[in-house]
Amino acid sequence: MNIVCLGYPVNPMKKLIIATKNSGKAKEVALILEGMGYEIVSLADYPDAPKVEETGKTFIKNAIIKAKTYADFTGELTLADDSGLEVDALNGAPGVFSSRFAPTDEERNSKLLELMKETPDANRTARFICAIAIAEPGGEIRTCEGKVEGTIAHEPKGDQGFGYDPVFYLPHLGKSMAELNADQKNSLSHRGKALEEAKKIMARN
Ligand code: ITT
Repeated sequence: MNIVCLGYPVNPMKKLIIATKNSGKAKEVALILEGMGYEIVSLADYPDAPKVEETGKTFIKNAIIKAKTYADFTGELTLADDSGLEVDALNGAPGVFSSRFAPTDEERNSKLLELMKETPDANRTARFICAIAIAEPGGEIRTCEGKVEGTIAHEPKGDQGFGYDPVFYLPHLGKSMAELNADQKNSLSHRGKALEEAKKIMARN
């Protein structure tokens, strides 16, 4: 609610659109950005928002496509995240195709474990990457990136987080990403790191 004094709004909160249809991602982003003084709104509030074809060959390019499309559609400052998993033994796959690797999270994880079943521990290295783009409607676009290194587990573990978290193992913690609570994941994740950079960019502007 905006407070109005003598007809002028006092310190109205600027809207920030989180341009994702992935609810797991939206929750993590909102938790990290809360307290920044923005009214955080998700695409759920824009049922007519267009679907975006992620035609970029890099995470950054896809984040820019999403941020620009939804900033122009909503007329508001918009933050988009394009993220995914790069597995060294699969030459970087699924990469930018992480969400299209199979139809559901469970199927994606099963397919990954099946492809990796002969891969020895030493070659199971992988990383999550998160690219963020922040777009003003019709205006400038700023970007940043974060990553976290780990390995692909032999079986899924944990029920927190989303996506590939149950099969992404953090050797220094002896846990999968899905065994961390939201604050623990955000403190070390690709998205947490990228959003810390995004916060600095937003604070500067
Ligand atoms: P939007 O495009 O609407 O944001 P999406 O799920 O399609 O939703 P991406 O195109 O960025 O998002 O695809 C990212 C996929 O990578 C996502 O569906 C997950 O499977 C995986 N992924 C990204 N971040 C992850 C995380 O923190 N933990 C587990 N899996 C993650």
